[in-house]
Amino acid sequence: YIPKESAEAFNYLGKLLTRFAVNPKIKILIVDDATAFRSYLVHLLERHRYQVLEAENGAQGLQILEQNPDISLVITDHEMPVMSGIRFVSEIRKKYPKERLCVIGLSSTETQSLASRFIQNGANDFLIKPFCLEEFYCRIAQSLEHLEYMVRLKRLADIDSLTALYNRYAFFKETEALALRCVEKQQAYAVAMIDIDLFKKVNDNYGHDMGDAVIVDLAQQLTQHFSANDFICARFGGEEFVIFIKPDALSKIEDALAQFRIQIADRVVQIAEQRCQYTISGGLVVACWDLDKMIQLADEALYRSKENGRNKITI
Ligand code: GH3
Ligand code: MG
Ligand code: MG
Ligand code: MG
Ligand code: MG
Repeated sequence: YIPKESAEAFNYLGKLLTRFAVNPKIKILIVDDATAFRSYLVHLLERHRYQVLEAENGAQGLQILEQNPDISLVITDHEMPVMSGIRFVSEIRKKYPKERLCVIGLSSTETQSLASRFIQNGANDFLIKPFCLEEFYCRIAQSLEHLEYMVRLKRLADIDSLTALYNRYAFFKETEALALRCVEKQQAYAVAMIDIDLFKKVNDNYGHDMGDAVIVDLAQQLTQHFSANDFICARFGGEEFVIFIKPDALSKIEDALAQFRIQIADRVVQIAEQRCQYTISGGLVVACWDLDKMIQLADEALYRSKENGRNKITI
């Protein structure tokens, strides 16, 4: 049975769900100490094919969030044992920014000022109890829609669309703090610059599509060989890539890069009948300077690889 008032909201949500088609089971966490009301919310949400998780207080809520990093939305009551809803929201925001998770606070008509406090502490929206179903569904759909836009924008801003690696901007965002910590602790780390050799010839001889395919091939090989735990790889420019090597991964990096260069020289990139081989040159610096200086030194080492005949890694 669907109450009349929610029919429109149902349609709106239906449209939204179509766009979320790749991940149709959106996960929502309900945090409320009142069992009956919680069950009511669960019922409302499950009817819309959301996957619902429940907690009866903030501490439990945080634990469930920890175990389920794919939760998209938290709906939380305010008056609860252990910690208030407002406190819970501010705890959530210490770990989960608005581009990862949205939060809707619940407040009752007697305490309307709660709404603004919820928002000041990081909630995206609030619902005043009792609410009509249409508003309930609309606010959820709107918060999820904003989240989806934010995720998409962040992706567009950070990820290179050809290779799916970080772009230059995201590389600095991801590594600056790490580099700073190394410098403060006087701990060595490393940066490698990698550039495809005589790449203009690839474009000239085989066409731009083959050029693109070669860039993608190298990016895929980088992702496979330099795991995200120890390395941060990015497309630094056209056919130039950078690897940030965390201190824990320093010991074997020289061998790993040498090995990588040899393997790349064996790659065959094929489009239809055309087969293309390519080589790379690299520059590696292991030290403890600030990030800009490390990149500059790695770039100078790369330049020496080019001068000395290419298909080389210089340290
Ligand atoms: P070197 O060995 O000295 O590096 O020679 P090179 O020919 O590779 O010289 P350079 O690094 O200066 O050449 C970069 C070329 O890469 C120039 C540009 O046309 C091409 N390029 C940059 N981005 C792309 C891209 O996204 N796709 C394709 N197909 N070509 C690109
Ligand atoms: Mg309560
Ligand atoms: Mg060049
Ligand atoms: Mg080049
Ligand atoms: Mg280049």
